[in-house]
Amino acid sequence: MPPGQYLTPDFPVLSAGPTPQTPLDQWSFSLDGGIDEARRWTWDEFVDLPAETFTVDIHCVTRWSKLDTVWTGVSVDTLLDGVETSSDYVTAWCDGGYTANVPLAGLTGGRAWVVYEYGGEPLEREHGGPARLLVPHLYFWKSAKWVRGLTLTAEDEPGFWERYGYSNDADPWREQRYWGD
Ligand SMILES: Nc1nc2c(c(=O)[nH]1)N[C@H]1C(S)=C(S)[C@@H](COP(=O)(O)O)O[C@H]1N2
Ligand SMILES: [Mo]
Repeated sequence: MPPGQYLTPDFPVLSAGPTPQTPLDQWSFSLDGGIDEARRWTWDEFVDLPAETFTVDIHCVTRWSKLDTVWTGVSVDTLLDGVETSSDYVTAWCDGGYTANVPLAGLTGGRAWVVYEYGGEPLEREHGGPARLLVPHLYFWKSAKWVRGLTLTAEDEPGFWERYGYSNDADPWREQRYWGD
């Protein structure tokens, strides 16, 4: 366990605003910004992409952790396959306006996914369904719920919680909770 965390058997819901309701026929996922050609998938196209089911631990900055959670989704490596970019940063953006920033290097190498199933069931809306970003090696606020796209940027742009004083880097093993940790 990372320092300062405790285990919870529950799955708490933490949302900074109302839960958006985007019908699947109006849902799409976009990859844009500093790339040679922007990409966009409809829901049907997205769930046809090669998917992975994997087991990871998650760590919220409010100190709860959950071990061995099982998710299914598409790795960011798969989404970026063949993309040319000189951008080093990514902003994940969401229905409802939430954003989270992560260095591109923190989303590749099999360490981040856009997931649409939890425990073999469709991801519940309150937990980010139809799809959320999952970056389990960082505090859970980086795992943007209701994610609709990744925008690659040349400069690092603080996201929703980062602008409110949370850490830009958010490594739970280094206990990077707040700006300056
Ligand atoms: N779009 C969006 N994503 C979000 C949030 C949010 O408020 N809106 N909260 C973040 C925070 S602080 C946490 S701890 C996790 C909570 O995910 P959960 O509700 O599935 O536990 O989602 C993260 N992703
Ligand atoms: Mo959180």
